[in-house]
Parts: sequence; C-alpha cells; structure tokens
Amino acid sequence: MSQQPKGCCSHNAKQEQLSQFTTSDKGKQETSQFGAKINNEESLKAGVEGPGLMEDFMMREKIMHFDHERIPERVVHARGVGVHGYFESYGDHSDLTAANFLGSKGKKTPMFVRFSTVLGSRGSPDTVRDVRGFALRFYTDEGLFDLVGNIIAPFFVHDAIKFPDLIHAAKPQPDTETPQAGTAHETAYDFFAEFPESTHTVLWALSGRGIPRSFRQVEGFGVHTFRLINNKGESKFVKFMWKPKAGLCNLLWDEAQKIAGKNIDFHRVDLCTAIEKGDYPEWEWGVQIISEEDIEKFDFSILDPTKLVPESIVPFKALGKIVLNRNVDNFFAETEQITFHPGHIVRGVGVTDDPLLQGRLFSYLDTQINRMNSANFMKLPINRPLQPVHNNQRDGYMQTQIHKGCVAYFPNGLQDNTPSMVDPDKGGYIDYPEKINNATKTRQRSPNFFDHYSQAQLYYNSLTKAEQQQVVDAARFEIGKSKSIDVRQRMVKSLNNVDNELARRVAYGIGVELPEKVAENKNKTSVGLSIEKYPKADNIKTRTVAILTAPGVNTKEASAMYKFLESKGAYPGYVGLGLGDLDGLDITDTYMTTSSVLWDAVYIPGGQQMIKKMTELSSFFPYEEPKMFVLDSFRHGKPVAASGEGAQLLKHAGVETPTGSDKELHGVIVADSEQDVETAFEKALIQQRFWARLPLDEPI
Ligand code: HDE
Repeated sequence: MSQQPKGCCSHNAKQEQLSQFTTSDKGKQETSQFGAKINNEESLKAGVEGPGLMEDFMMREKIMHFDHERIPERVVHARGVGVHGYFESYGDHSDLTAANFLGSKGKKTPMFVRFSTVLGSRGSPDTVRDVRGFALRFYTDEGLFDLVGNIIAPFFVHDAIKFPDLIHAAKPQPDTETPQAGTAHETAYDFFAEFPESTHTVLWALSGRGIPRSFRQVEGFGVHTFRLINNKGESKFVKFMWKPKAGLCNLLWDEAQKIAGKNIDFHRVDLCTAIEKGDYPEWEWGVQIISEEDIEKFDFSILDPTKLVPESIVPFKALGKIVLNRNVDNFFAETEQITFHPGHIVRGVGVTDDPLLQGRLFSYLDTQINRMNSANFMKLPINRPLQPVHNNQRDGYMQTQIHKGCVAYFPNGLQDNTPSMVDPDKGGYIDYPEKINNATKTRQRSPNFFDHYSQAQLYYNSLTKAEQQQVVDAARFEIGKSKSIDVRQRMVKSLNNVDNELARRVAYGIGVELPEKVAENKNKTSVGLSIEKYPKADNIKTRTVAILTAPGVNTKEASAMYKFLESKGAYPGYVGLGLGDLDGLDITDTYMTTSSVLWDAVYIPGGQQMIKKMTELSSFFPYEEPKMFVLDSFRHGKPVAASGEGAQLLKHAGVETPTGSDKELHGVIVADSEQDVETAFEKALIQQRFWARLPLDEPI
C-alpha cells in the first residue's frame, strides 16, 4: 500500500517527529549494523565447500539479529491493525475539562488508533466472533492521552482480579490449544454459565457487534466511567464513546465464517484500502455527562463496567471528530511497538474507582516490560510524546538518551531544584480531590453491582427481530460446540434469567431441556443499541460492488454501471472467468479468486450469450459460480441488481424478483436497462443490508 494517500494533508507534529526516525535502504550500499560496507551474500568458508568459519562476523551478526526479530505478542489483543489520524475539537469545551486538546474550536491533535480482536493470536483471521479493541492515542500538547477502548460498551467482568480467569476460559484450551480465536468452546461457556455478570457482554458478542463488517463501521466505547475536570477544579463523570459517520454494519455469521477462509485479512485490508484511496473513516467522539448528584438516580452503579449508561437516559454529546488518514510505514515499528496504557492521561482527565479500571492501571505498564523487555519503551518513536521529557528516571536496558550532569534527584541545590514541579493551577496535572469514605478494607463487592440481568434484558429487548434471531443462531453455534450437556444446560439456565423465549429457542437448537419461565421481562429498551436501526450514512462511498461478467456480457451496460458507481465513490470491480481484458472491461477478480461474501452488493448486466453460459451446466462454471454468487448475496440480505437479460440469472438462482411496475423488492432491483437500475441501486447500497430478507424461527 502506498503510504501517502492521495489528496491528503496528513502532515502533523507527530508525523514530523516520526520522520526523524524513518529510513529507506533504497539505492544504498549494504553495511553491517556497525557501519562497515559488507557483502553478506555468501558465508565465509575454508574453501568453496566449507566448512564455515566461526570468525564470520557478517553471518553471525545477520543470524543473531534474525534470531531475535520476534517479540512476545500481546497476551490479549494480539491481532490488530494500526493507523494514523487526527482529532479535531468542535469547540471550546473548557467548561467541562481543562484538557488542552478540547480547548478551542478546530484544534487538531495527532492520533494513532489500533483496532484488534481479543482472543486470536497475531496470525488469526479478522472475522472471528469476538469483542474488538478500539484503542485511541491522542498526542496532545500536554502529553499522551490513551483511551484504550472496545467496540462493545459493557465488559464481561467487573473486577480486574477476574480478568485472567475470563481470558483463560475464552482463549484456546490449555491441553489442546484449540480453538483458535473464538469463544465457541467448552471452557468459555463453562465460565460464562458460572459467572452471571458476564451475560450482558456475552449477548453483545453474540449479536452483530461481535462480527463487524469493517473497522470503519464500529462504535467505540471507553467502557469505564471517567472524570473530566475543568480549570476551576469542578468535575463531572463521563462515559466516552465515538460513533462512526459511515453508520454501523455487521457481517452475518455465514459470511464471517466464509471470509475467514477466503481473506483472513479482510478487516485490515478494508481499512487500509479506504485510507489509501482517500476515503478517510471518521467518528464523532464525545461523552455522556453525569453529574455527581445524579449517580444516585441510576438503579445500578456507574462504577460497574458490566453496565452501560443507556443513551435513552443520558444522551451522547459530540465534542469533536476523529479522522483516520494515514497508513503506517512499518507495521512492527508502529503498530506492534505502540504501548497503550489507560494511565496515560492528561490534565483535565481523571480515572474513577471502577475496580476494573484500577486493575488496568497496573496491568498495562507491567505487560510492556514483558513485550518490550525494557523500561525504556516510551523512547520508541511511536511512543514518544510531542514534548521533550524531563525527569530523574535514568538508565535501564536500551537507554537512548545521554543525560548530562550529576543530578538525578529532587530536591536538589546543584541544579536549582530542576526539573521543577508544576502546580495544578499552573498547568500541572490535576488530581481530583475526591472524598474517600471512612472505609474498611474488604474483599467484597458493592451491593449495587449484583443486578446481572436487567441490562442484558435491555440490550436483547432493544434489538430488532432479525437481530434477536442472530443472537439465537450465534448462541446455538457457540454453546452447541460444547460437548458437555451440563455446560449447555447451565448456559440456557443463565439465559433464562434474561428472557424465557430466548432461552427456549437456544435450548431447542442445542438439544437440552426447554426451561420454564423464572424471570419477568420488564420490556425496557434503549435507543442506540440496534444496528438495524442505527442512522445510515447518506452516501455509498466505499461500498464494494461485484459486476458479474462472462464472455458475451453487454459491455456497454457493465461499464456504465461501473462508471456510475465510481462517480458516487463506491468501489466497483469486474468479476470474470479470467483476469485481464474482456472486450474492453478490466477483470480484476475471477470466480476462483473471489466470492460474494467479499462484496457489499452484486450487479448482473445484460448479455444473452453471457447469461446462457452462466445458467447452463458446463465446464465454464463447474460449481455454478454465478448462481451461487447471486444466491449468497440474496440470502445474506445484500443489494442485488440486474438489468436486461441479467434478470434471468436471478430467476435461475431462485431469487424472488419484483413484478409489475415495481423495480425493487427488499433490495432486489430489476429493470430493462442499466440506467433504470441506478437510482434504486444507490438507495439500496445506502441501506446496505435488507434485514427483512433474513429468515426468522418458527415459534417454539
Ligand atoms: Fe485490556 N489489556 N485489560 N482491556 N486491552 C491489554 O495490554 C487488561 C480491558 C484493551 O491495541 C494488554 O499492551 C486487564 C478492558 C485493548 O495495543 C494487557 C484488564 C478494555 C487492548 C491488558 C483489561 C480493554 C488491550 C495486552 C482487566 C476495554 C489492546 C497487551 C483489568 C475498555 C491495546 C497490552 C493495543 C490490551 C490487560 C480489560 C481494552 C495485558 C488486566 C475493560 C483495546 O495489559
């Protein structure tokens, strides 16, 4: 991928700083690490057939370096993709926070953002069912602010001490190291069944939120409650969240599974391609604000990270926008070496007593020592703040600075008491003087943390029928992978505390007893939780559309549609029998190299000869590829369009098509000519998924 996107101005202070460390070997003579010009094509031997000589410093250096190329992958969130961007403040938010990056309208702050799956190893597929990390780093004028968030609002456990148990249960099992990158196994559901507070987040993961269509169409959540503190020392509790301008979209499980085999890097490639093409993903970034006095009004504790604050109760307020506009130059140096830490916070931002957050403040520093092998990891280019760093921390492996002078302590007279301390009212960090109750040491949890099912119910109730069906199907798949009937039955018992109908439908699919009703569904719902109801983007930029071809295609229609889609910012592509030219069309994918699951929509142009080939059994299409392409697109609820003879392929595939004067039926668009398809197809592409087409269970 090219590194500098077209028409972009991604230049900023962080990029300038990074550019001091970037290097290129192009056109240069080879040297050893110590600068000697060398030829390391052949090792040094006694005679042309050896033996090799131990004195060969060139080979030893090269092999030594190679042997040490790997660092430990992250213990969680190992698989990820990182990109650069910026934050732009919508205004002066100093009434809310002293944070300088939010202090004036239009103020831009460089950012680095890393998306990740949680459970899989570095080489695992992108489209597994999992929570995804959405970690933000703001290189502010006053130091780094890392908001190490997720794409799912609640979390599985409320106390850091339970995190290792959660991860051990969910990661591959220790005896067989299977399954890779997913929770569809015995130990995960054994844990979830025994740990009721996880139920809320489990439902999020079982819904479309657990299999996003792309990283560009996910929400971000800070998960914990944080504090914002203004210059007057006043504080408000906040929940951070960020909403994609491109809307939300998820994959269906059938698509996600097939994509894992067809393009393991689906999400990574999608994100980097959009950035490379200049279609920069954007999010509105903001907060839900909660006053200290209001926390008593909630029927849960805002310090419990297994809960969210429903947007129906506290609306989202946008403070600015995130724009991602530059791919990395080097994956290892930037994406792999970035060391996020929830304790990287700036003046005006504070943490709370959330017991999960408290544990994270310890964990992230600790883990970096394991990964980076040195306490000097903050000196790596991607980790440096924009400001010069001055303190009395010294030495350690890989120290890269040469500190002058004899003073490395404070107070001191020899250096006039410098580096000097900065008071909070003069720009120093503000520790909010929160009152701590006259407390007693205890290993108990707050009574406010015990309602595990109300919000799980709220989430489930807020989904549409089609989305609920996805949860049921996902639960049947995931829990059904457990060989233990006991685990399956216990998990159904847990779901029964959320909703009897849900539990019975799952039970039916996994062969365990259908439970009797034990809990009332209070029928509460909230806005902002359903993906189907989420506001759509107003354009079709970045939508991928496969134009199916074969010899005999009506090239005029095919290319007119291509041009139309391209003019609207979509990414069309011709799929054909072979790569290269087909009567003036540039075929970039074949029926062997691609498949409908890799596209957002499909269009079939006219062409009698083409349709004949596509609908007859022959050596052209031994597996009826065009028919399967159309059928899969249809079953997955995607826009399907055809013009002229193209409509015959839909009929051949058994796809229900509009009749009479109607051109459109649930996103299936058919007309005599390509031009008559365009407008309806554009509308359907905005809609992206036609949920009404997805089948629902018969009542159980
Ligand atoms: Fe993490 N988490 N986490 N986590 N987490 C890590 O840090 C941990 C939690 C999240 O792109 C690790 O550098 C503990 C919640 C993201 O580099 C590690 C607990 C949330 C990333 C770690 C949590 C997250 C991590 C692994 C419970 C959502 C990837 C490597 C107290 C708000 C960051 C590393 C990146 C990474 C520990 C819970 C999100 C081991 C102990 C809650 C996005 O330090």
